[in-house]
Amino acid sequence: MSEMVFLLLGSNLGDRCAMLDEATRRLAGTAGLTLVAASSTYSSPPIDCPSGSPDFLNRMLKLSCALAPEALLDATEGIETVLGRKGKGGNVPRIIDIDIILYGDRVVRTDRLVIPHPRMNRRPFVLIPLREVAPEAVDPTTGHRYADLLPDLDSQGVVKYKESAGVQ
Ligand code: PH2
Ligand code: MG
Ligand code: MG
Repeated sequence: MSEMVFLLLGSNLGDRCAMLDEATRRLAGTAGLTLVAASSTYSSPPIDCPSGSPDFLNRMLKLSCALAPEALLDATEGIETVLGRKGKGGNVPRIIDIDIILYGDRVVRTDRLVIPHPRMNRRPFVLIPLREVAPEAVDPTTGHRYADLLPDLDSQGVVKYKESAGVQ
């Protein structure tokens, strides 16, 4: 059984676009994952990060996933590690961050995982790329469309940085 999952890639250190491309390539090559769509790449100022943190690039991936949620987390953390991510706490600058945003319509709460991502509803840097690849996506806890949250939010400086290259 496969379900559709949405992963947000983020980078605010090093060659940011190359990091998103490499993470995309590795996720697409992971057994149990099939890349269905990739959003454009968006730039935005850091939110809830230490002062002086560099701007982020973010990209949303839509994948068909045959891995259980915890196994998907193992895979995303493994790719973060292989790409050289150091330091996890305090939202310090990172070369790559791979967050599980949605896993089908499941609500998951374990020690390691909270899905849907707990802060996504107030973060345009999540909602804007999500709307691009899944305009109809619905919050499984409320039944509301995520895209409908955006008009009431400040855009928080999210701008398109690079057009989607589609799925390659
Ligand atoms: N990720 C965070 C905290 N703040 N801000 C932006 N603009 N983009 C991010 O990906 C981001 C953030 C925690 O991982
Ligand atoms: Mg994150
Ligand atoms: Mg993360």
